[in-house]
This record gives sequence, structure tokens and C-alpha cells, in this order.
Amino acid sequence: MARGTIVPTLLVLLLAVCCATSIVHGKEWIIGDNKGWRFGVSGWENGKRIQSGDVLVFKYNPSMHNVVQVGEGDYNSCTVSGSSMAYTSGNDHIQLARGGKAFFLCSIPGHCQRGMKIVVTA
Ligand SMILES: [Cu+2]
Repeated sequence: MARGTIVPTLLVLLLAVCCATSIVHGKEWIIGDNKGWRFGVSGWENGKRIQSGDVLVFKYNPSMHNVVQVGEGDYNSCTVSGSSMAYTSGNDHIQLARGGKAFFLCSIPGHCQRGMKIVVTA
């Protein structure tokens, strides 16, 4: 390979890797944008074209909040029944599987009622 072609070749490779990665992981959505996962965030999701394969990023203070994926009934009643796993890192990345709606809420008592809940259709 001639010396002059090495750098352009590397750039093309780098671009290909980046594009492939973004296709695999989909778009990243910071829930609540720069204010994060918080009271009153419910409704942030309205009108956004969130798709399966996209990644929801929940940013919050882990000493105050969490994220739990629940079923529709729990979502509507702000309860967590069954064995839903809580995400607690404060910077949770959750990739959406295909099919139907995904419901998320904060399970700390009273928080869901204060609008810490979102529902997305993937
Ligand atoms: Cu909370």
C-alpha cells in the first residue's frame, strides 16, 4: 500500500466502525434531556420517534431515585408488583427490545405519582 493511502484508508475504516456501531446500538435518548430523570419528566417522551434498538439513558442521583421497568398495570397505578429489577446506577442505559410499549417508573414511594414515569413504544 502506498504511503499516501494509509491515512485515508484508516479514516474510512474508522467511519465504517462508527456507522456500524450506531446502527447496532440505535439512537441514544437522554431521558428528560439535560434535567435528567426527575419529577415531572412524564410526557417528555411525547412526540419523540423512539424505536426498538434505541437506548434510553436515565441520569439521576442514585441516592434519591431508581428506574424500574414495569407492566402497563403497574405503570398506571404507580406500583411495582412481581420481580421487576431496579436499575440503580444513576446512569442507566437500557436498550429497547422490539415490540409494544415499555413502561418505566421510579419506585421510590411517591415519586411515580409526582411524574417520574415514562412510556415508550418500540
Ligand atoms: Cu425517584
